[in-house]
Amino acid sequence: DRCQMLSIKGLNTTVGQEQQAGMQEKRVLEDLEMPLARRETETLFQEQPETGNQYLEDTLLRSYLKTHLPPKVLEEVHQDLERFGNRLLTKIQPLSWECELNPPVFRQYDAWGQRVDQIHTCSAWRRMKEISAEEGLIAEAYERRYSNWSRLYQAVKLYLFSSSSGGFSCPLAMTDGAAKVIESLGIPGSLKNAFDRLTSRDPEKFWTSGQWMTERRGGSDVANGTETVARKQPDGTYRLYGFKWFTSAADSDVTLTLARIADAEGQCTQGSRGLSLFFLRVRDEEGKLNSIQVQRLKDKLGTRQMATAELWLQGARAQLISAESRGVATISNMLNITRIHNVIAAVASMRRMISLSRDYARKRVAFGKLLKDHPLHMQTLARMEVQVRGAFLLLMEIVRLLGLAETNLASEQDQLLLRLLIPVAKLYTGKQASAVAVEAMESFGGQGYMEDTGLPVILRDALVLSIWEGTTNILSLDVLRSLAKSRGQVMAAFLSAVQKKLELASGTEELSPGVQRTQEAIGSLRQFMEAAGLEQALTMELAARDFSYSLAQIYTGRAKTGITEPWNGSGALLMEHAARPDASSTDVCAALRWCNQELCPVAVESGRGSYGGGAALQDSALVFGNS
Ligand code: UCC
Repeated sequence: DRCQMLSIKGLNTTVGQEQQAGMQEKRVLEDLEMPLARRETETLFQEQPETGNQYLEDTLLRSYLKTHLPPKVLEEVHQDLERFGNRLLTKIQPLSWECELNPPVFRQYDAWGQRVDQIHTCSAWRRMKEISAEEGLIAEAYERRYSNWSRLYQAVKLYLFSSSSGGFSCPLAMTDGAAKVIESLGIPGSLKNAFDRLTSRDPEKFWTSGQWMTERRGGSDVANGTETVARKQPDGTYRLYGFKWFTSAADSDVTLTLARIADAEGQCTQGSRGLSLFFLRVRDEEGKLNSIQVQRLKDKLGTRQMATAELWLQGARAQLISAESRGVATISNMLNITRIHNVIAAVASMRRMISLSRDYARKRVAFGKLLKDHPLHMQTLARMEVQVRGAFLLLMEIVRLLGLAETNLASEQDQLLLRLLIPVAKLYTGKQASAVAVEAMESFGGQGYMEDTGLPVILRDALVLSIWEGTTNILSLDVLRSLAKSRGQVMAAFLSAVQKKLELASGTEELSPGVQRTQEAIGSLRQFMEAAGLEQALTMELAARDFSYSLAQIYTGRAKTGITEPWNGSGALLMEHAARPDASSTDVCAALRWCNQELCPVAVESGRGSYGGGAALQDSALVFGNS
C-alpha cells in the first residue's frame, strides 16, 4: 500500500533522493491517518447525470403527438421513435462525444509541397452521415408517407437527434434547405440526381449540402456584401470567382451559393437585384476540388465538431438555378428551412440541459438533502421547464403549418402565419437557448464549468443559435418584412389564430386568468400597431425586437426580462395544450405560470417613448457618450 501511495504521489526513490522521499513518505502516512483519507475520496464520487431514452422521457412530446397525430400514424411513429431513442442512447451519443474530441483537421499541403486542401473529419462524423440517411432524417419530409404529418415527424426525429448529433444537425439543416429549394423549383431534370441524393435513405448515395452566403463584406447584408462574380460559359454553365468567408460544413458534397452574373463587358448589377442562385458540386468523382481553394478552417467558440472554412472560388463550375436576379428570393426558401432547424436545435439543447439538471437534482446532496428537495433549486429548474415547454409547442406549431403547406392543405391564413412565425420563433428560441444553457450550467455548480462533463460544449454550441441564419435584429427586421410584404395580413392571421386558441382555452375554468391576460396583451398590441401606423418608419424599426418578442410571448408566452424573474405573460399555445381533455395538472400549471405579468413589452416601451426619433438620438448618446 505504501509503495502504491508513493507512486501515486509521483515519488521517485532513486539514489540521492532518499532523504526527500523519506519526508514525503512520512507525509503520506500522516495523510492516511486523517479522518477523510484520500483512499475514501477516491472511491466516492458524484454519480454522472444522465438521460435515458429521450423519447420515452419526454412527456410533453408524447402528449403532443398523442393529441395531434391520427391514431394509425401515431402507432407507427411511436414504435420508430422508441427504437430511435434507444439507438440514440446506446450508439449515437458516444459517437457525438467522439466528434467533439476529434474536430476536423485541415491539411493544406502534402509532404512534397503539393497543395491538397484536405479537410479530414473523424470516423464518428462520417458515421453520423450514414445514420442520418438510414434514419431518413431528410428523406422523411420529402417522401410524405404520412402526408401533412411527415414534416412534423421529421422535425421530431431531428429534435431527438440534435443534441446527440455531434454537430451533424448543421449539415442536415442545409441539406434540407437545399432539397426544399430544388423542390420549390419543380425538381428540374438537371437537379433530379442531386434531389434524389439529398433526400436518400441510402448511406452510399446520400449527399449533404452547404449554404455559402456569407462573404467578407456581408453576413447580414448579403445583398450589398456579395462580391462573387459568375461568368457564363459556352456550354451554359457558369464559373464562379470570389471568396466565401464562412462556409459551414465545408466537407459537404454540394452547395447552393449566390453570385452576380457578369455581362459581356464584365459588369455586374449591384444590390439584391444583382444576385442569382447557383448549385455546384464541391468535388468531382475523384474527390478533386471544383476549382476551389480552402484558405483555412475557422477557429470557433463552439460547433467545433464541424468544419467551417474560408473558400476561394477560382472558377468553380456551377449551374444557375434561380431566375437571374432572383437569388435572394429563391434562397429564402432555404433560409426558412434552416431557421426552423435552428429552432429545433434550440429546443433540443434546452431539453437536454434541463434533463441533465433534473437527473443531477435527484443524485446530488447539498446541505443534508438532495437538490430536488431544495425548493429554491426546484423553482429555478421549473422556470427553465416552462421555457422549453413554450419553445417546444412553438416549434411543433411551425412544423405542423409547414406540413400543411407542403401537402397543399394549408389555408391562406396558415401560410401567412407560417411566414410570420418562422423568424419570430428563430429569434426568440435562439435567445432562450443561451439563457437556459447558462442557467442550467449553474445548476451543476463548478462541475457545469468542467470541459470533461460535456456541459460546456452544450453552452458553446447554443450560443451560435442567435447568430447563424440571421441575428436577432436581422430576424426582427424580417418580421417587419413579412408585415410589409403581406400588407399587414400576417398580423390578421396571427391575431385570429391566437383568438381561436383562447376560445378553446376559455372552456377550462382554471385557465381563465390566463385567457384574460392574453386578451389584455392583444389589446395592447393592437393599440401599439395603430399608434405606430401613424408615426414615422423609425418607430417600427426601433420597436422591431420588442415587437417580435411580444408576438413570441403572446403566441407561446414567457417572462419579459429573463428566466430568473417571475413568470409574466400568457401563452396561447400553452393554454391550448392545457385545455385538452386529458391535460395534466402540469400542463395547466405551465400555462398559468406563463400568465402572470406583462407579456407585451412593445406596448410598455412604447408608453415610455422608447421608439421615437428622440429615443434613437438618446441611444446613440448613451453608446458613444456624447453630451
Ligand atoms: O449562417 C449560415 C450557415 C450556418 C449553418 C446553418 C445552420 C442552420 C441551423 C442548424 C441548427 C443546428 S449561412 C448565412 C445565413 N445568413 C443569413 O441568414 C442572412 C441574414 N440576412 C437576411 O436574412 C437579410 O434579411 C436578407 C439577406 C434576406 C436581405 O436581403 P435583401 O435582398 O436586402 O432583402 P429584400 O430585398 O427585402 O428581399 C429580397 C426578396 C424579397 O422578395 P420579392 O423580391 O419577391 O419582394 C423578399 O420578400 O427576398 C424575399 N425574402 C424572403 N422571402 C427575403 N427574406 C425572406 C424570407 N425570410 N422569407 C421569404
